Amino acid sequence: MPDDIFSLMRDSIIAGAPDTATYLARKAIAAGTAPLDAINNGYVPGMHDVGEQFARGQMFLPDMMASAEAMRAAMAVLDPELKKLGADRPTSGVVVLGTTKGDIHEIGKILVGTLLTAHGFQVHDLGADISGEKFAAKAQELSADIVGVSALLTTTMRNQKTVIEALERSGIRAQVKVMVGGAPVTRRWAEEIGADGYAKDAMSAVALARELMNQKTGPRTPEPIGSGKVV
Ligand code: B1M
Repeated sequence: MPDDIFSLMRDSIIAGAPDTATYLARKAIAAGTAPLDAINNGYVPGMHDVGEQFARGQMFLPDMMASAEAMRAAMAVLDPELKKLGADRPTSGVVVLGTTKGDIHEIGKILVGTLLTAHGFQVHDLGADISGEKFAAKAQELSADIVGVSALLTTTMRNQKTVIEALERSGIRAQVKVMVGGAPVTRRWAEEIGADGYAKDAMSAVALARELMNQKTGPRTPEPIGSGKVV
């Protein structure tokens, strides 16, 4: 049964069918499926197929947009369920999150923010297409512990560096940890630009954020919650 529903979820993304994606997400929650399992085993594999088809020229931009819409519809159901898991927990740290300037991809970044929230972090999501100055200003305003910068394009990942430069210019680089991620980003790139850490997916981002907080303040992060597969 779960495998069937996961493959239907995947198909709903490939077909760009938001109503079906919503229906399946609600059905899965009602049946007791962990929201993160639905995301990781159903919807995300669908997005990956879409990306591969687009790269091969078998899918075009409007189709990809419809798929993104279906993913958003599923997340609108699953997001609150994930966040409920983190309600009333002590704050693990303050995170300012966003996608770099020139880049409007934000599904993965939203997922990272949701999982961080579910694990007790206080997340301020600036959205997509965010300049280094905006990241720095928000981090300063909130005395953020971590700045998280996502980039999905090879042309915009260099703007992760401009965020670090903006933090340096505003004099707060030493007080905040910077984590980077996104499909084209690598550990090596993170090191090259002077970020404090790289995470390949949303679950690793939670582990990394905890590690960065430990480096800042010593261990104080609550135990993992949610699906058994979270960490
Ligand atoms: Co675009 N796009 N897209 N796209 N898109 C990609 C990224 C692409 C790989 C597709 C392809 O060619 N195969 C390609 C980039 C090529 C490259 O540069 N290497 C591409 C392109 C070319 C483009 C346009 C240029 C197309 C065009 O206009 N000709 C254009 C760019 C617009 C712009 O930004 N200026 C464009 C537009 C779009 C849509 C608007 C249609 C839509 C985005 C909708 C939205 O987000 N609001 C879209 C989509 C949906 C995709 C694909 C299909 C899916 C992205 C996604 O949501 N994945 C993508 C192909 C792919 O990635 N397979 C593609 C699901 C998500 C859960 O995964 O985002 O990787 P991901 O996030 C993961 C990890 O990367 C990580 O954790 C997440 C969860 O596990 N992670 C972090 C992400 N951020 C992190 C931050 C962290 C830590 C981990 O710490 C801070």
